[in-house]
Amino acid sequence: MFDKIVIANRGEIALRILRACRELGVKVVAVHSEADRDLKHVRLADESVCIGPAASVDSYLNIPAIISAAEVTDAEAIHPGYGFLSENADFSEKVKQSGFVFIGPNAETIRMMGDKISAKNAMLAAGIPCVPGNNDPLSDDNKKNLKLAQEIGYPVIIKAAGGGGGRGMRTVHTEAALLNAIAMTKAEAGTAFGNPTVYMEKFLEDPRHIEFQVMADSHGNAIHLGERDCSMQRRHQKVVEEAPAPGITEEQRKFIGERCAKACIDIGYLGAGTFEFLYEKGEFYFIEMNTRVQVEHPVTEMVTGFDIVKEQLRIAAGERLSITQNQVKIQGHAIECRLNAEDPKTFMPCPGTIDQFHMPGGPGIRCETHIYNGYKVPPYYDSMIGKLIAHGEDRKSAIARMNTALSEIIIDGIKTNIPLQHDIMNDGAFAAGGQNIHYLEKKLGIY
Ligand code: MV4
Repeated sequence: MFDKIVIANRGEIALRILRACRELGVKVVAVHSEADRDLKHVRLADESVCIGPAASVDSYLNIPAIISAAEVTDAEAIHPGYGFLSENADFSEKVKQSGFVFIGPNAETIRMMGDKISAKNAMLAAGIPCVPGNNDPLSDDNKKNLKLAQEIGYPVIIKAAGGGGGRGMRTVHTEAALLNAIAMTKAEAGTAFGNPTVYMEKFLEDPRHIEFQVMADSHGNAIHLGERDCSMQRRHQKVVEEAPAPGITEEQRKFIGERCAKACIDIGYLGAGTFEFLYEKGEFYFIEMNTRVQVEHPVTEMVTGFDIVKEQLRIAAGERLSITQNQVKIQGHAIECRLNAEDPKTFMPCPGTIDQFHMPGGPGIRCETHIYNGYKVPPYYDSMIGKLIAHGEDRKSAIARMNTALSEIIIDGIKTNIPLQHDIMNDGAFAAGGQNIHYLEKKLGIY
């Protein structure tokens, strides 16, 4: 195991990684911006290094500053968390070239998954079901593109190869709108991602978003940890996640999960990863792979009893996976509510000082947050200030526990989305389970 690592992130995930390090006897170097001196994990870390001004581009995205911090503190590895540089292939490469271990996949894998066309082709080759489409860059041949859309059948969706997470896509409902949509998406993709390449898929109108968690080691072993349902979202921001996905059978879990694990072995995947699928009319369709630990990893941890972050560290240190597939058992149900510093009605970010914070508790409750009494939520970063996770023997009991925890938690001084989360937990359709990706936006009455 490593003696010391750098945590190249902030907030709740930096604290989560620090806790995993403590359990494994690994020393922690916290790197932080000028605005983040008072972060909880910075205070708890063995050492800390200020890597630049508040703006992310000058600090948490500043590759030379982070690598320098690893050098001056004599650390062995760097954990990127999620967001920031976590899926930046150049960062993975430079960390390695500088003599450190990147806690995540190698640069080639990140690059392959970053290009949504090469990701899809890798998955097709590995036997993963994908959304019907051309699976190649669209040419400039208008006739060919019109024919292609006709074959796929309208509606279709044009997606940027360099996009992902909801950026750089356009749906097309009629032949008359196709060519302009391709031109517009290409132009936007060129500007936004420096890559104008686009591809075409059948547009699924009412899918659920279901993702599979995998872990792979450097000895050719891979497992899946089942799936999460992340359909409760607004403008591509997940709001509630849960595991297992309501209505998914053990057979479906085994079928897709084992294919995901096999795909990891085929592509030489390393560490934690997530296969994102759209699920409609009983069928799974791969869309993207995430090569990082995800915000919602705790719901998987709660139903499997398996520590994903500790395993990331072990795998990066060259150890074998600590469990085999037949040791993975899904027990009960877990739900995560993201806690955001935002107006619950307008969704505007609401940074400011936490006057009072009371953490909820009780059986099956886990609160992942870096906030404390007097902590000042800075305006420079994502508005997520924590996550509340409830585990129960079944979905109904998990919802009941979440409701109790949401009633108990006190975050005074700033506005939060706790009222919205309470409303979702008491929504009849949510109680039924299995709502699609449009449900929350329709409920909120925006679209
Ligand atoms: C789709 C789709 C429907 N059909 N692809 C949005 C984020 C990106 N990861 C992929 N996305 C979608 N791709 C096809 N062929 C609908 C979406 C989509 C979506 C997907 C997951 C979660 C929320 C979403 C919200 C709007 C659209």
